[in-house]
Amino acid sequence: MNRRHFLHWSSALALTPLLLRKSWAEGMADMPGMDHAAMAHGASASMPAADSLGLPHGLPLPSLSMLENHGAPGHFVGQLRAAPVSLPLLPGKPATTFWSYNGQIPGPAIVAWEGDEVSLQFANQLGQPSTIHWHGMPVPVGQDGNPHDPVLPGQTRDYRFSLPAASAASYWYHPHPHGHTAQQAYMGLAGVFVVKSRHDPLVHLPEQWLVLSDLKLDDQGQIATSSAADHHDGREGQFVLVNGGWQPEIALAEGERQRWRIWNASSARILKLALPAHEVDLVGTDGGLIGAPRRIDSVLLSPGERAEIVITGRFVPGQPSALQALPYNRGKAMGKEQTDILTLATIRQTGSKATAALPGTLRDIAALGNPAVKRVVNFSENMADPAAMFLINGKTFDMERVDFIGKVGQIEEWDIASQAHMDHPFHLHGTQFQVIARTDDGVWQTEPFLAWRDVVNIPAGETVRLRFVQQQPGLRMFHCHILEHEDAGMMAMLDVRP
Ligand SMILES: [Cu+2]
Repeated sequence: MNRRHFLHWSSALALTPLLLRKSWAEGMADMPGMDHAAMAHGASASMPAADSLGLPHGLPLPSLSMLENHGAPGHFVGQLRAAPVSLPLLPGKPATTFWSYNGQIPGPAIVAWEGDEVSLQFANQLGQPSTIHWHGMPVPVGQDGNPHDPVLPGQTRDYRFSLPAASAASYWYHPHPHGHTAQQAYMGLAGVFVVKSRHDPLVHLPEQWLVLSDLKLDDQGQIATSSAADHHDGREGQFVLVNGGWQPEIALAEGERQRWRIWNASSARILKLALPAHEVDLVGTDGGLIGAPRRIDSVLLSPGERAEIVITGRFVPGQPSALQALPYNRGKAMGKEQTDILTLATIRQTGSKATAALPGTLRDIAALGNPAVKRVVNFSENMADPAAMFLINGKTFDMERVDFIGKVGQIEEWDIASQAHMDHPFHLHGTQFQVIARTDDGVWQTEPFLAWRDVVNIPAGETVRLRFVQQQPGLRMFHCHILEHEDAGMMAMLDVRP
């Protein structure tokens, strides 16, 4: 399938056939504004190979540490401290310095219940401003860690919000300061936030939580600085980690059903996940359970996106038993596309078990009605202007500019297009949306099922139509979730008026 149409000829790059882009990228070092040193040192050729670094792999899946709750029943009260931490990573090498929440990579998992009041005290012990954004959660604007509300180095602040009914889902938290988001994320600042329901149809299944993140190390075993290719394409390192471990081992019995919550917490990787041999049913998306399980062969998870699946152990001799990332072409200009199958984790058989029931229905999701407002959002790239390369509706982000004015309770319909050579995953703050339709090779296809999402990949040349309602007033960000693109200006604001 060729879905790269280059509908919009706004950039010099768009005129360049795909196969010629590599030579274009090689010539880019001569363009004004490009960092020659970064090109030389940061090109993938100079990134030490994964196997040369000696990072241990194949260990049992690390479990996530849990954030301690100091609150009474019905309350979650906790503390998160962002600070540098040195962790022994490579045998025989100095410890690796990360930036972490509470000294943990990934940050501690927060588990709360629908209806809870949440109070989280954040202490910023980094040398630069930060915030905590509660990704996907319906929190008031003033508590959502917008770039407008920085927590300065040495400062603390309390984030307070309540978790409404029917908000159970797999969310996460990460920094969102103006211009520093990508660096703070790749240095290690991210954690998961699971909201549970007391009426969970899958409560009988054992759960595995898998946080997928990206790690790029230099030859000293320290977190590498970003290359020009990282800044342009979105950063990818040598390793995709699962809960901070490389290619860990997950135990599963023949016939056993497990519920897996999977987070793509990488800066830029678009992961086409597959579990060959095993039976896999999609049961949830960013905003929680879908209406009914859907048997799948793979699920595409773009940066920021989550999926809940139910895996049923089916071990087939001669077939790999692994969580894989299948090859995916996301239209990079400078870096190499993923052409190999990546093994993210192996799955080891531990006997056999009776197969637990998988309910035929999970929850009701009502379709949003006809929109009161329709808008168009175009992601584009302008290679001619290194200061404003990544654009939304032709503009680079401005903290002072409101791009759209909306209204509380109003149904909005947005057509979001990637008129660019790259895929750009769209993320909206403050609410979940429903995808209504998408183009495939330019042909509209109705979305086959209803789901609540807060990130959706917009493949190069394609358009995604979605609907949402904002239930709380204030300035909401929307942006590309390739964090380097967000920092470079691919972000805009919706002012939701009362
Ligand atoms: Cu992007």
